[in-house]
Amino acid sequence: MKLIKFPGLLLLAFLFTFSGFSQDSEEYQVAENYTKQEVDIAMRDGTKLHTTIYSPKDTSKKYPIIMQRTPYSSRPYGEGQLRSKIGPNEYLMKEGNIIVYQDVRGRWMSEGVYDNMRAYIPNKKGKQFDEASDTYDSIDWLIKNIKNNNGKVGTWGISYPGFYAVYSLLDAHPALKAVSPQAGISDFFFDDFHHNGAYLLSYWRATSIFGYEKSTPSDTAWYKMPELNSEDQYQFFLDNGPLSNLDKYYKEDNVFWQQLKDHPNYDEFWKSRGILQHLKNVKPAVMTVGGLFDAEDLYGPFHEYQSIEKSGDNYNTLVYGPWSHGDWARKSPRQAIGNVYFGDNISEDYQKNIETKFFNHFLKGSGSKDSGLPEAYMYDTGNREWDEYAAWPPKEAKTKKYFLGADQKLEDKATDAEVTFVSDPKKPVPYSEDIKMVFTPRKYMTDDQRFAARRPDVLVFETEVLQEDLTLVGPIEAALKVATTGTAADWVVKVIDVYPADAPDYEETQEYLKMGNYHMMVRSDVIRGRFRNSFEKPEPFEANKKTDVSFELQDVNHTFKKGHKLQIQVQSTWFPLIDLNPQTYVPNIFKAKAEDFKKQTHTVYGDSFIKVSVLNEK
Ligand code: PG9
Repeated sequence: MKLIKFPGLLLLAFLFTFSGFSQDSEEYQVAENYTKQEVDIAMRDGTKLHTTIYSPKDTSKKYPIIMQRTPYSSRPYGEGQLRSKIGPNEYLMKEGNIIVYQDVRGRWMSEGVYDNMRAYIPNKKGKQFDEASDTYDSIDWLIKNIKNNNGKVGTWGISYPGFYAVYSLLDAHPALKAVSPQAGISDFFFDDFHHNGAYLLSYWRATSIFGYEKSTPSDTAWYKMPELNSEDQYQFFLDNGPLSNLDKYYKEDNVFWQQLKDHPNYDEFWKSRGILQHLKNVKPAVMTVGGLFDAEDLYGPFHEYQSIEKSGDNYNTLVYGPWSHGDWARKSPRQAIGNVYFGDNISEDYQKNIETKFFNHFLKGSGSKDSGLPEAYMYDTGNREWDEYAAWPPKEAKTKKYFLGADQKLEDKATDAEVTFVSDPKKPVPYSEDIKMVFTPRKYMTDDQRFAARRPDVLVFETEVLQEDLTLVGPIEAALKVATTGTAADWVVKVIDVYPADAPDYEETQEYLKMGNYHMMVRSDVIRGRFRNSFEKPEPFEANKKTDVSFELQDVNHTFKKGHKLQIQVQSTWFPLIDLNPQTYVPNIFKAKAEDFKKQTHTVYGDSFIKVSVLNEK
C-alpha cells in the first residue's frame, strides 16, 4: 500500500481538534513532568494495538489512568516526541494523571482491519472481538503493567473518540470508574453522515479519511483528500450533478463510499453499528458532554444520555454548552460561534470546574453519587447563562403547539391555510451564505437566516414580537401536513430567534451583517420524506395527496427574550449541507440520473405544527 502524504496542515487542524494538541501550553512542559512510552498491547485475538502512555515523573503517589482510544492517531510517535497538551484538559494534565492514547484496531500504528463504527457483539466467545473487548483487554493490560497506577481508569473522547468512550461502557472492565463521552457518535444514520436519512453531502470529503484500509501499521496517513480545485462548495456540487458523478473521485478501494452508496436505507448495516441499543445497565459513572450548536454529533450525546438514564441507576449526567463541535476542549477567551457571541472563558470554566471535578471525584475521590455536580448543566443560549436541572428535559416544562398559518404567522390553533412553494433542484436553497469548501459543516448552526427568509422557496412563519421571555427546553417536534406534485421530497425545519432591530453587533459579526433583526438559527434539521413512516422501508409520496411528515429536532435550552420573535422556516432543499432529492421517487438517490431531478410544487397545510416544551419559570 503506497503511503501518501496527507496535506499536513489540514490533518493537523483536524487532529488538533480531537487529540488535545494545543499551542497554549508553552509555560508547562509535558516533557519536564511526564515520561512517554509506546507499547503494542496484544488483544485476545493476538492483534496488537499501539498504545502511548504518559506517566508523571513524580512517583511519590499513585495515579489513575485516563485513556482515549482514537482513529485519528495517538501521534506523535517515537522516542522523545511528546504532545504539548495531554489528557482531557490542562488542569488534569498539570495535577498528574497517567494519560493513555491508543490507535484503534486497523488505524495508524495498530494492527488489524478497521471497521467504521464496528458493531458490538453481545456475549462474545473465545477470540471474538469488538471495540468493547479491545478496551477491556487494553485496560486489563494497563492496570497490570503500568507502574504507579491506582487501579482506577477513566475514558474520554470527542466525536469518534467519543464513540469509543461510549463503547468502553459495554462489558466494562471493573477498573473502569469514570467515562466522559463528548459529542460521541451514536449512529451514522442520524449523526454525521445522515440526518433522518438525508445524506450529508457536506461530509463527502471526510469519506476519504475513513474509506481506505491499510494492511500494515503506519505512522503517516495512507489516505488523501480529493483535489477539487474549487472553494465554492455550492457551485462545485451543483455543477457535479447526481451523486454518481462523484465516483470519479472515490474508486472501489474507498470502502466507506461504497458502503454509503449500497446502504441508502436504515438497514442491518447501519442498525448493527448503532450503539444506543446496547447502553443497558451501565456501571461506570458517566458525564456526557455536547455542544448545543454541534453540527456533527448533536443526536448522539442526547440519545446516549437518555439511553443510559432509562436503563440503569449508575451516575449519569449531562453537560451541554454554547459550543460547536469540540469547542469545550479549546480555550477561547470569547466563546462565539460564527456571528454570535455567548460569553467569556466558558470552555475554561467547564474544564476547571466541571470536567476536572468529575474525573477527580470518581478516580481520586470518594466516587459517591454526590459529586457536587448537577444532573444536567445546560447553557441557556438566549439568556447566555448556565442552568442546572435535576432532570433533562426538565419535568416541569409544559408542551405548546405553534401552527403554521397563513400570512407568515404562527397560530395557536390549526387553520385551513395552504401555503405553496416551488422547489427546484437546479436552484436549491443554500445552507450558508459563506463561499467555502468546508471539511465538515459547523458555522451554519447559528448563522443568520435572512438570506433564506427572503427566498420564495422558503416558507416563513413567526410570532408577534414577544411581550415576555419564552424559554424552550428539550426536543422539538415538527408535525408537518404536506403535499407535493412529485413523489419524493425532503423537509427542512428551522427554529429561529429573530433579534430586535436595535440588537448590538459583536466583535465576531461579519462585515456585511448587522445583528439588528438577526435571524439566529437556534435549531434545524431535515427528514428525507421517503422515511416518514419507516427508516427501514422508504415510501414514495402519492402526488398531490395531503401527507403527514413528522420528525424530531434535537434538544434546545434557549430563551427567546422579550422583544424578540420566534420564527419557523420550512424548505425542501438545503444545499450542499445535504444532497439533492430528485423529487421523483427513485430506489436509491446515490444512483439517480440527471433526468430524475425535477422541479415540484410543495404545499404546507395550516394544521401543521411545531410542538415545543416551554419552561415558565426557572
Ligand atoms: N464525528 C466526526 C466525524 C466523523 C466522521 C467524519 C468526519 C467527522 C468526528 O469524529 O470528528
